Parts: sequence; structure tokens; C-alpha cells
Amino acid sequence: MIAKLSDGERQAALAELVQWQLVTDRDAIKRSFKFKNFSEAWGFMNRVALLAEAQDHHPEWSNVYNRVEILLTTHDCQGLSARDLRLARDIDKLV
Ligand code: H2B
Repeated sequence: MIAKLSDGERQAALAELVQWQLVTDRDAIKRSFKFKNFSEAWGFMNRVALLAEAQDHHPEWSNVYNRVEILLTTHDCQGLSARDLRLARDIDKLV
């Protein structure tokens, strides 16, 4: 079973992942992305989907035209874990 992040790990992670925000009503992080058009947003989502499958860790997300909203949390521990940080870092590398 994967462990939830400790307070210290959480603070260190948020200091590093500056584009991600803590969600207020859940133990999760989120980031919004804006692209030129739907095609670019969809291309990005495809690349995130490949990362998610490779890591067996999946985002909660939505897309409206050129915008993509991504929320990361770990269902297995009902909160933030190292898996979310790894996926967030790898998503950041795509943009
Ligand atoms: N994604 C997320 N976000 N959290 C999980 O706990 C999770 C997952 N668990 N993807 C994985 C799949 C698990 O259900 C499978 C069986 O490995």
C-alpha cells in the first residue's frame, strides 16, 4: 500500500511544483493548462495518457476546447502520494 505524503514531504513538493496548487476540499493537487487550440490540447492529453499508463497512475481531468484541467490524487491511499509528484513532474516536462 502506497503511503500518503507527510507534511514535510508535501511542503517540499509544493515548493518545487510551483505551477500546481493544493485543492481545498480534497487531498489533491491541480493544474490548468491552456493551448492554442483543441488539437494541441488533445495532443497533450495523449502524451499524458501514455505517461499515466506507463506509471499505472491516472489523472482526474477535463478538457474544454483549448483548456485541460488536471487533478492528481492517489485513490489507493485516498490522498497525495509520491506517485502524484512523479506524474506532476513528468507532466511539467511535456509543456
Ligand atoms: N490512479 C490513481 N490516481 N490512483 C490510484 O490509486 C491508482 C491509479 N491506482 N491508477 C491504480 C490505477 C490501481 O487501481 C491499479 C489496479 O494498479
